Amino acid sequence: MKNLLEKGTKCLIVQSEFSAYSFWNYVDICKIAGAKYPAAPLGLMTVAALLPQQWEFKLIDTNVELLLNEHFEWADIVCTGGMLPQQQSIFSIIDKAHHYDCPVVVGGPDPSSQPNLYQSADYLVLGEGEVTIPMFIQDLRKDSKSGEYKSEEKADMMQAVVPRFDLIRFKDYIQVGIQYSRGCPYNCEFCDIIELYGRKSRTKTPEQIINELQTLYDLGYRGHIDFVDDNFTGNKKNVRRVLTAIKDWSKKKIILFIFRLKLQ
Ligand code: B12
Ligand code: SF4
Repeated sequence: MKNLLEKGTKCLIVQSEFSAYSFWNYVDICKIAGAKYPAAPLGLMTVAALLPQQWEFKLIDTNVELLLNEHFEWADIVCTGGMLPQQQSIFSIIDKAHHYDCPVVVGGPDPSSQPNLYQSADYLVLGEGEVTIPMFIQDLRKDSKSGEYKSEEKADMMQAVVPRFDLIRFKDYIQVGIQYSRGCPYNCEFCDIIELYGRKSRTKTPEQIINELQTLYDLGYRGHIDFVDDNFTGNKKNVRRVLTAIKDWSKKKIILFIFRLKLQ
């Protein structure tokens, strides 16, 4: 197997397909909006930003395009994952990658909840990628051919990276997600969020959020942005600061927009 830490390693990142029966596919709304799927794969764009940046990335979202044999022929390593309604698709991506002799890295909510089901993957990177991807990379340095990485530690959102929004085509989606915080101070009995992300609302700084918005803006995105937090108002003091920053940033953009219109 190739030394994966070499410059130019080709990393195929695959967003697995959601079950066709999911209410959340909004099939008709996508048709009206001219999009192929509602939400962009934020988890995997974040994973791409956490992996070695000297790697070459190709992100294929099987909800919007076909995953071809040539994608696997191109790849040195395959990364995939997702939530429960993507499980069957994740299994078939693992099998297909192995057919092409590619090592497979699996992560995300479902593999983290039931890792026993994903033992056929070569590397199981569980929980928050900000904590466990560095453990995986460390193991690659030791030339490990497989491994399972998990931690009780929660990610420090103030150190969070900007997702690799440049790896998708915006027109394929109705919305692009941004995550401001993880965790929730409440304890609703039906909800497992505090088990997964803890009772402390861990927030990014206003500067980080503006940086993410500006990155999307600079990449030409002008569409709907979805804040995908467990509980956006979980830390009331911080949320006021971030909303003020977003309001000021948006105002500047609107003024710039009006100014450009006047010039035309
Ligand atoms: C937003 C959201 C939605 C939105 C998505 C809209 C959008 N614009 O994206 C909507 C409302 C549609 C939705 C729906 C559902 N959701 Co939802 N959702 C979320 C939420 C709150 C945020 C997801 C997100 O973007 N996170 C931000 C990214 C950065 O995190 P991430 O994807 O987890 O990725 C990180 C790690 O998991 C890891 N990682 C992820 N993938 C991979 C891959 C590799 C290779 C590696 C190494 C690491 C890795 O690294 C990333 C960085 O840390 C999460 C809870 C949460 N806090 O994550 C629940 C969550 C993902 N949803 C969940 C569920 C159950 C659902 C539904 C099935 C609910 C239902 N009954 O219908 C549906 C299914 C949707 C469908 N299409 O079929 C569960 C999944 C549990 C599981 N075991 O699979 C979660 C965890 C909430 C919970 N209560 O437990 N959801
Ligand atoms: S995330 Fe929502 S449902 Fe879950 S504990 Fe917090 S407030 Fe309750």
